[in-house]
Amino acid sequence: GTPSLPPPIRLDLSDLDARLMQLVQQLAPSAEQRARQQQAWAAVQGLLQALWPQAGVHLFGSAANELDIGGSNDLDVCLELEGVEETKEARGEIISQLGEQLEQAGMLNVFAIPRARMPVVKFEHPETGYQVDITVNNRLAVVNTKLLRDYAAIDPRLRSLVLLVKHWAKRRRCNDAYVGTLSSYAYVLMCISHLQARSPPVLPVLQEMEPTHRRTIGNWCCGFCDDTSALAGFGRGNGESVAALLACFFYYWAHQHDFRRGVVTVRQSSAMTKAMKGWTTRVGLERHLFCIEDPFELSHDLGRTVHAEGCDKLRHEFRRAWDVLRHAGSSSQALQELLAE
Ligand code: 3AT
Ligand code: MG
Repeated sequence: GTPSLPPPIRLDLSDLDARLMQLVQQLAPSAEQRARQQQAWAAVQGLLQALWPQAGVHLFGSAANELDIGGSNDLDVCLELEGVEETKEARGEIISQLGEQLEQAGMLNVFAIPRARMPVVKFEHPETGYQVDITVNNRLAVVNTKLLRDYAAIDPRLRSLVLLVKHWAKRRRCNDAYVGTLSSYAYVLMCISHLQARSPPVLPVLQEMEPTHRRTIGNWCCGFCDDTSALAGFGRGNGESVAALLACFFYYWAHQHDFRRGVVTVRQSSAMTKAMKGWTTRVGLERHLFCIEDPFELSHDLGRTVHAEGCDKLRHEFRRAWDVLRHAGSSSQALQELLAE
């Protein structure tokens, strides 16, 4: 649905916007940080190619779609291997084997989790200090990384909003899927769906357009329009500033989103409900309190890790953020309170 405008706020939005854009500049990686990240990626890529010469090695996640905050030193890497069954058991075996190899190769704090939903091995690369997560044949993550990158290329306000929301979520401790709140990836999807729903929209719905990028991964069709140069300027009809969009973002999650029935989606412009997805009852550990549909793996609710306290915490934080913006006497005070640790 189209979120209506929030009630007017006292703050001078253009002053707030100037401060927010300054903050975005500080959050974005500097040229030097980017160069270090490139070096780390090249080193890790070299190491993996030496260990598994037959494998493809791909970077995904925020280092690949440039939705990362400077100084965060992690790399999400996917090893692509032919002839490996698409099961978590098959992936898990490779992950265990890789864990041993990485340890022998002198990597630090090697930690393999072969039995996860998506088996992963984590380690620290000693020369660069980078924290690396490796998964095997994680093709959905590679394609969803491209989708996010393509959205960011269409309107620069997405990247600004994402950096601010990620920063806020980390400061307010709402950015940890392991402890019942949300992953960064979930926040990016919330930002995209928010910009798609503005009126007029800031972003199109790439999966409703004629696909120019087509992949089938397992049973999932991952087609979307990736002609970002034709779509540059799509959001010109919407003149809202990043400050206005951020305020509306918090207002929407604080007071407009239907947590009881609604599902956040980026793949269609019409509303989606828990009833339509069959996400109305609790199955095992999967709760469907805060539902966010993955754009490609449609059975996957990114909010499934959010438990009751986590959901209350998130909703409390959204309301708090909106209240801070609404009541603050000045934009510097608003920012200070909004981002208080
Ligand atoms: P940070 O900047 O590292 O906080 P990120 O955008 O790299 O954020 P994550 O580290 O949470 O995001 O995840 C890395 C990528 O892994 C993002 C997405 O391509 C994929 N991914 C993460 N969680 C899921 C998930 N639950 N389902 C599908 N793909 C996921
Ligand atoms: Mg990451």
